[in-house]
Amino acid sequence: MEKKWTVDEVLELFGLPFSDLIHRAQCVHRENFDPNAIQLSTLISIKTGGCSEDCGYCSQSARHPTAVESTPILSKEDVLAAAKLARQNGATRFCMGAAWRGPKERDLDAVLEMVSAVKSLGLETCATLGMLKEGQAERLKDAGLDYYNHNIDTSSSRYEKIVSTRDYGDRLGTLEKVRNAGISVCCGGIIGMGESRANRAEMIAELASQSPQPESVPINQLVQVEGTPLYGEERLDPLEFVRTVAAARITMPKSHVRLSAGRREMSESTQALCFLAGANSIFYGEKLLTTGNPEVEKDRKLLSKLGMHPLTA
Ligand code: SAM
Ligand code: DTB
Ligand code: SF4
Repeated sequence: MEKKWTVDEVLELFGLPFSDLIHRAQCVHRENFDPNAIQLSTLISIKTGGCSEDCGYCSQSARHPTAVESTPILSKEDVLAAAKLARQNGATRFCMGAAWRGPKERDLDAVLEMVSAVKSLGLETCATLGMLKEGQAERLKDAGLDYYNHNIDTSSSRYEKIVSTRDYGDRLGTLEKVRNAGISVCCGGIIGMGESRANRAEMIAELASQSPQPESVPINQLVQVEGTPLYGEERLDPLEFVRTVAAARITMPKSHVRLSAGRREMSESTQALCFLAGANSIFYGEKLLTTGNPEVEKDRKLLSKLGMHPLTA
């Protein structure tokens, strides 16, 4: 079992001189992974916009006046075509996201078919569909789902400032259902939402306290979307983002730490520092769910400049 981390201990990590923190993160990273291998996941939004929830960061909430329109669920054929392209480009995992509070039974039937079809291409499958009801995780597992993404998003003490339509306990409840069904957990959060360093340390300690720890930990930098309550929030110092990645690496030594949303707004140097700090996964492909991501060609060049290679399935 992994060490239990208190919030104060994680805060101490954040407070280390930068070089000492990165060195520690590098040591942990090298003990557990090939430091030059990177896992590539491609995202697709299978159901965009019109979401009933009020997450303060999200472009897809029907409650925020953003430019994102509600569109119907994609067909299995469209999803399969996108998955084939992702595989051709070198992704090993394909993540299907939906703007739902949770899937209705009819929606789930459609997703199960997509999951089976994507799995049959030899890709790892991941879905992020919101809160799950009893039995839904088992059905996803039976269809061939490898990972379920469900983020705690922020520290428990700040949760209600960011989302009012559900609580932190609801998030933990779904994570437990996913675990019990034998699906691997992808769970992380967003930083740059006006939180303090102590809040960031709390979120990392909470992620690390899950037992077992999540197999994948996406660290997202808030992508500011016009019309959302968090639009215009003060931007985070890039080095503080790197520190957060390092704290995730040290506290969750065996997890894949994903440098997730926000890469398009980051310099290549900041991204390189994140890899040095132990990030070993990225979202790969021109689009996240509704916002942009670096172009595939640009990422290929960056990885090549850094002498890094994609993890093969
Ligand atoms: N509706 C489901 C849910 O909320 O669990 C699944 C899709 S939701 C878009 C998946 C995750 O994307 C959120 O938990 C959040 O961490 C991340 N996310 C959404 N909007 C974001 C933004 N503007 N910047 C950074 N991350 C964002
Ligand atoms: C996660 O942690 N980040 C991804 C994924 N899980 C589903 C989503 C990022 C969304 C960024 C904003 C957008 O494109 O709408
Ligand atoms: Fe809906 Fe998920 Fe966006 Fe929240 S994060 S508004 S639940 S799509």
